Amino acid sequence: MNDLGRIEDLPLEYRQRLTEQNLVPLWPSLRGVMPPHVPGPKTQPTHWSYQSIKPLLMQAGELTPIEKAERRVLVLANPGHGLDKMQASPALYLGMQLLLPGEWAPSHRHTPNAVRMVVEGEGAWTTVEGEKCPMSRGDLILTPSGLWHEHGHEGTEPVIWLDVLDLPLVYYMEASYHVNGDGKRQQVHAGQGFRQYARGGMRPTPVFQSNNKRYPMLRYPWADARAALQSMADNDPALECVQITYVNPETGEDAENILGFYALMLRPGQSLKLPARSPACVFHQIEGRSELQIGEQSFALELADTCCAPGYTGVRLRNLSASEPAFFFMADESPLHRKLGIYEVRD
Ligand code: 1HN
Repeated sequence: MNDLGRIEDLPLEYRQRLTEQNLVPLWPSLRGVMPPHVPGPKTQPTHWSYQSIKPLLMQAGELTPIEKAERRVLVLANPGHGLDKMQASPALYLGMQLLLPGEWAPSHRHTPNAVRMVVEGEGAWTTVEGEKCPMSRGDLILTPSGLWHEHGHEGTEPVIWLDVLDLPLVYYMEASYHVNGDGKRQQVHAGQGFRQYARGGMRPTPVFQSNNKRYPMLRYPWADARAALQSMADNDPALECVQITYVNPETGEDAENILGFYALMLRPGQSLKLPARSPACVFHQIEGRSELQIGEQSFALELADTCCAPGYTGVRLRNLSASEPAFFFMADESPLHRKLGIYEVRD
């Protein structure tokens, strides 16, 4: 590979004349923006321990009333991007949110797409466009772009969930904004997507009206996802990667437009190598304990821990229990990469 000219090779006076005209020579920066064969990621393999986050989040509950926070969240920020950027990867935002009994996080809508993965506590709910979604541990709840959503809590213990948004991408696109509701609770209507689409392979067939909702299913109960994984594992003992994708049950496409969401099961003692792929990926331990090797780095994941892997990096997952399965929730940038035509699997 030939060396390209450096900026210092150019006369100072010439450089100044370029700057005055808002012009920049490409060749000194060309290798930086397009390195040979593999990108140079800012995203660092990063691990966030739930046992470390929880006391700080509970302290936030004492320090900041919900009215002063709107959403009481500690953001899981990747140091490779700078903590102030509040991003886990190029397109992924992660945050741990706390709602205390009796609290209410008022209705709003925004352009970034969000999902919540419930980590701990019972009795909270999210209402999305009038559909009240109960929040139980491991449930996945969608709040896609533009849909009104609010959170409430009728239980007795704190509820904590993991927020996953495509905020860094939508912000980068200069398309991120929100609209506040009228300060009142949403009117809740009858009907819930997870009851309408209660079984895989069976699509409701309305005769007098059409299934024309862009987001027909907003809550994916953990009990159903777990049962699906267990059934797949039992059905095919040779199946190496026991994984499901959370999809739109009408179209079979990814549940949201930009990020992909998955649940994965490791059998007792199983070790699984995932190939290097172009999108960055996040792993959240729903059940069990595991070891994650991301590139050259290793992390021990306890219950409810979260880890981020940059793109173009192989990941090895190992279940640390010899007797119990381990379960992960995963989020990645695959739908985005596929739509952009840059999706790659490397090995
Ligand atoms: C948001 O609306 C929520 O509704 C949580 O719970 C986290 C982070 C950035 C922007 C909007 C929520 C968020 C957010």
